[in-house]
This record gives sequence, C-alpha cells and structure tokens, in this order.
Amino acid sequence: MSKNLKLALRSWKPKHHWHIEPNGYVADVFQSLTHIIRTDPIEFFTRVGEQAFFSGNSDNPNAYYKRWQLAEANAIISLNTFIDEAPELTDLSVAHAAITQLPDGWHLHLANSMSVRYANFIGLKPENRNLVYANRGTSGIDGCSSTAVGFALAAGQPTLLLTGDVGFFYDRNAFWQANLPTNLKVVLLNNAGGNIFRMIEGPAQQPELETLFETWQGHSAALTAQQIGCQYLSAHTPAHLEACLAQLWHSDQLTILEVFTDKVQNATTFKAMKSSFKH
Ligand SMILES: Cc1ncc(C[n+]2csc(CCOP(=O)(O)OP(=O)(O)O)c2C)c(N)n1
Ligand SMILES: [Mg+2]
Repeated sequence: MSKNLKLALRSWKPKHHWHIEPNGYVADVFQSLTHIIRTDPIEFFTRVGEQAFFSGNSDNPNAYYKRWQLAEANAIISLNTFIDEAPELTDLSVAHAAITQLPDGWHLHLANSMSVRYANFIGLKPENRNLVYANRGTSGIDGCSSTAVGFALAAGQPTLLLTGDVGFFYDRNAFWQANLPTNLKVVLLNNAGGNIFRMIEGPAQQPELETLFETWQGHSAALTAQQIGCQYLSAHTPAHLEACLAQLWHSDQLTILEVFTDKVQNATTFKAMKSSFKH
C-alpha cells in the first residue's frame, strides 16, 4: 500500500473500517478499525461482489462500483492528458510508455523505489492479463533484479523489469550466471542516483540531499551488458525511447534498455503530475 494512501486514510477517518482476516493478530493500520471479520478475503469479496451496490449490475449511479469506475476513468484521462502535454523525457514518461505498451500476458517486476511508485499511478490495462510483482514491505532495493532473473527463468513467460539505477547497480550480480533468461527485458531508469529522496519530504529539504541521500553515481549499464553478453539499448530522447521500446518488445534475448533522465526534471514533473489530479 502506498504511504500517501495510508496517511490519507488515517486523516480522513472512515466511519467503518472492516478488516478481513481469517485468524491471528490484526494491526489497526488506519487507526480506525471498527470490525474484524474472520473469513477468507476471496470468500468475502465473492459474496460482496454479488450485491448490486458493489457490482456493475446496479442502476443506481451512486452505487459504489459505478462511482469507483467513474473516478478511475477520470484519473486515467487526467494522467494521459498530463503525459501528452509534457514533452520531456522523464522517469514518469518512460514508465508510462513501458507500462501502457506492455503486451498482453507479460509479467511485470517493479523495483524499489520510484519504479513501483510510478507504476502505482499509471496502472495496468484491465483487459490485459499482466501479473505484477514487487519486493514491497521493507522495500529493499537489493535483490529486485535477482528476483526478476530467477522468476523469468522459472516462469518462462516474457517478463519486464522496471528498475532504477541504484537498485540495478546494487544487484548487478543478478546477471552473473551461465543461464541468462532470454525472456527478460529490463527498462532501467538512470537518473544518476536515488531520485526518491528528492521526491519525499524530509530528505529533500536536507543540505545533504545530494551527497548522503541521493548519492550521485555516473555509471552506465553498457559495460554490464557487454560483460554478460546481452543486448544493450539506450535512449536520451522521447523519439529514441519509442524506437528502443519497439525493438525491446520483439527482442529474442536478454535486453537492457537504459534511459537517461534528469533528476530535477523528474522531481518537478512528479510533483506537477500529482497536483494535476486535484483539479
Ligand atoms: C537494501 C537497501 N538499501 C538502501 C535502501 C534505501 N533506499 C531506498 S530507495 C534508494 C535509492 C534507489 O535509487 P534508484 O534505484 O536509482 O531508484 P530511484 O529512487 O532513482 O527511482 C535507497 C538507497 C533500501 N531501500 N534498501
Ligand atoms: Mg535512480
């Protein structure tokens, strides 16, 4: 769950907060718990989904499902308009292009930290059967590539890993092995550091932002790709990104597409995108 949503739900105290948990300890995450319902979530939502108010079968325009669908459609329009009107190549525009072009049936692995956050805003096409995986919880940046490599080898289905540069270089040895998955493609958002820390309150205001939080680095994945013997593509412009993505979807080998973006532009764009939803 995104921290923003958690904090929002804590501040807009719901009148009812039901927690569905078959057994064991229940944490009051939103500090508003009113009922603990001891059943299986699938059982619960199957039953609730049969009620008109929560399903698509109600004529009532105020039915929860209808209002949710409307809000969702408006959010997608708002995001797409924002992306169309922002010509710069940013991590958001790259994540948007990669996720909206993700072919049906592909698996998506999201690394910590901004990759998974961008994806949270962008969403997936409901008509596509894409499954999403991310090492959330304590949100380590370690092992995101290893997880994707192991998964792609075991699952065999086409898999996209969307990752940041620090997470990628941190876990470079994920690719140090004889059996590289030809079905794995990597989109690497290289903003030369931990851009997340420029986005969140606290670290962004500290004088040590660049040195101790963002930790600037100037590496490129080109040498890693050369060393492991995989395809390497790189993009610096929106037009180039489109050409590289077209190549990536059809590649028959492990491919790393590294996109170079600007950390300050990324932060400005992310902030502007979030406030564009409020109007
Ligand atoms: C193992 C581990 N070490 C440190 C951190 C703290 N941390 C969170 S995000 C981040 C930077 C990630 O940078 P990058 O992968 O380039 O992604 P970006 O924020 O630029 O999208 C760090 C160091 C962590 N989450 N896990
Ligand atoms: Mg980064």
